[in-house]
Amino acid sequence: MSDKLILTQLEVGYRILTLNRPDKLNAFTDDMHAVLRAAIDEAEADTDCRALMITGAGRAFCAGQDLRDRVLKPGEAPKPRDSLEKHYNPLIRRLRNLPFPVIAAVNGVAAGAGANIALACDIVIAGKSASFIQSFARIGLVPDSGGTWFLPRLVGEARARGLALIAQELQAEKAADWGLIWRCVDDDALIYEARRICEHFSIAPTQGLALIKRALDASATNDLDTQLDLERDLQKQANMTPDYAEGVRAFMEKRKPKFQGRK
Ligand code: T3D
Repeated sequence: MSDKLILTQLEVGYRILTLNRPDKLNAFTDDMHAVLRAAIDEAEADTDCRALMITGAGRAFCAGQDLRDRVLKPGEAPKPRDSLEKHYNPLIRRLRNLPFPVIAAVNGVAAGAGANIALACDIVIAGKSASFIQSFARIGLVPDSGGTWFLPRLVGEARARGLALIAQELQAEKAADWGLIWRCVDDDALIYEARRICEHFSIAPTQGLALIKRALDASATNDLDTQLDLERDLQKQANMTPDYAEGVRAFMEKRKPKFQGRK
């Protein structure tokens, strides 16, 4: 197993993970999943890490599952695959539950599970030449990795159905217009802009941000009463963080706060 499948860059206060199989458009193999898991474990264990950027090497972000070993030999019966239980579902849950923001810097095409891994990130920023394809329907599959959950919530039912059933490429600019992603920027500004977002998060009140992630995720299924109760409970936790005390002190003293983040 090669740890070159995922490149890790350590920056002050954040990390950049680069999916690195450019000749196969960064399509996922089992080995690549294992290396990505280990890289995310390391980022989570490092309390100095307060944001994570995920991007792709070469001209693609990620083309989803590597389909090479899904080709059946003549006469071979189809077999059930366990890649969702083993890899994709834990990855999506992991990204949503990390105690800091995750930024997808989508540098090129994001197809299949690759598109939905991007959509699972907290902030999605894409270069103008990037695109999103729910390519599953092109090969007889169902959108996975949270696609059927993210799409209707992000762009509404009509567009979600069009994207999933027609499986056409959606260019980054339109994806931003539709509210599928946070921003679309010029290709050569992508990593600069994604870094600026990470730098912003690297000095932010990280524990508070983790609580915001929890509140927003829960709001998708909660009614207003339940959500108000949850906000009350999470706010009590936020009230107890040193960063809240520092935020208020800094505001009253008319200076920039110095948040301690995950410590
Ligand atoms: O079975 C299970 O485990 C279920 C799990 C499913 C999760 C999924 O993600 S299913 C969806 C899998 N992904 C796709 O269906 C996308 C397949 N790729 C494409 O449709 C196209 O490559 C793109 C639209 C993304 C880009 O098209 P284009 O024309 O820019 O590039 P290309 O020529 O098709 O690809 C370049 C190379 O990457 C090529 O290799 P070669 O011929 O130069 O050696 C191509 O085969 C390879 N590649 C691209 N995607 C995959 C791939 N190789 C293996 N698996 C891929 N997914």
